[in-house]
Amino acid sequence: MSDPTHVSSNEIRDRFSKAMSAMYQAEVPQYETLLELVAQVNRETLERNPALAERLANFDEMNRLGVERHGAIRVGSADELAMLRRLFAVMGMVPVGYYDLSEAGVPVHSTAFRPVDDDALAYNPFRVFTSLLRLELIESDALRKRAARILDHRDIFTPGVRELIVRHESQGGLDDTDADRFVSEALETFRWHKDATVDLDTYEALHAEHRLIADVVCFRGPHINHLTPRTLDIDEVQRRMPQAGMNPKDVIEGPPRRDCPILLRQTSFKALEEPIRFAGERQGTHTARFGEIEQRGVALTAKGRALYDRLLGESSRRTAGLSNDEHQRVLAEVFADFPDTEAELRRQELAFFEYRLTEAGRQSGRVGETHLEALIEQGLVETRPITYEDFLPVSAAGIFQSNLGGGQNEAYAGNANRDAFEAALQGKVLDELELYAARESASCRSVLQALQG
Ligand code: OOG
Ligand code: NI
Repeated sequence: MSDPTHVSSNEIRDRFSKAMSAMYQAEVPQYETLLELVAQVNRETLERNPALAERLANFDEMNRLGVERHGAIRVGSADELAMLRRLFAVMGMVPVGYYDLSEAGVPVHSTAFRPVDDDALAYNPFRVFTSLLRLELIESDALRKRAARILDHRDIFTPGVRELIVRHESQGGLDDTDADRFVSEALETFRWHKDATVDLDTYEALHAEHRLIADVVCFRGPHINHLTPRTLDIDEVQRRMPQAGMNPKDVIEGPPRRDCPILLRQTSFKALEEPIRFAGERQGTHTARFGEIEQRGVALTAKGRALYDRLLGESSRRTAGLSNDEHQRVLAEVFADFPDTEAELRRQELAFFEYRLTEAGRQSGRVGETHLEALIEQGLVETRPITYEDFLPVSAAGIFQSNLGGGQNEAYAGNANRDAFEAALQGKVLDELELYAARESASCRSVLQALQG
């Protein structure tokens, strides 16, 4: 039995994601401009496309569109990652997916903390892409030890948040006052600090190894480095970014524009160079925080994902160095091989769908038919694409790189180590494909049960 005085984890996550957005707007004014641009383009898209508007409203997706965003942080040690797992659990967010970024020359591996249930996702799908620095990939023994020592001396959590996490774990929830305290204490972990914990020489030594290492090691906490709203038309937002004073990265990552959007398309504006005061009172700058937007489509099955990866690989051989317009043209050509109607995506089992009764289906009572395609044809069952809630390693690498000024190191590649990541996390990461498959089959079961009486 849940305690009636406890606030739901959905509610805590919703409060936290709004508090985080308010903090980031105050810290990074361009983020506020980006939110306004995305809201404007979303409004225009819905006006131009009443069928899309009706569909989002019908499937209860308007609310989530308005609140949806993801953030990203990078932490330095196993203890920090394990504590974050417990912090996010208070908000119903669990680690989903393992991403190896060493492949792209970035010395981190990552997961996404996010809600997983249908109702939680509809309430607020807030997610945080969380990367763990891999000190073991630093070649220099002296530098590796120096970084580890610096990290050992910091605590990125307030005493208040630690106490509330423990209280949540022992009571199974938090009351309203504690929930608000939790939100404001948890926020402290993600705040920007203008003061570095190290002197400029140490910063520069770590920066010379990899910019990301300096970013993780030299500050008191894992500042949130971007928050990403969801747009319904990423091409249009990318086009308008320069007029709004933002400098977008060269190309939109992910699949091309399609009638049935798949997976995830993303673009970002370049990171800001911000003044930092180093220990010993020397001034310098650091580049960490940027703005990103994304357009989400349907989650793909393993078969669909294999086709996506193959086509993306084929197109990448032809798109190197192209402008966004040309890049998108080549992608569209190559992706002509990817079916682009919902019926084909479903029949070929390339994407995941949720099944539900239509009004006629609810009226019909028992029917003999048990074949879902036949029930769809008879107008008793309808489907909707299950939104992709996760990330794409190739896109994430592109985002990292556009903000690291080309800082990558081939020597890091070939180092996937999910076991080490889970050991640091003190828990397993969930398999995203299993989650989508379970949601699809649960919806099939309940539709068939209703029609079989
Ligand atoms: C994370 C980059 C990955 C995304 O949307 O793919 C990411 C980072 O720069 O820390 O956020
Ligand atoms: Ni992102």
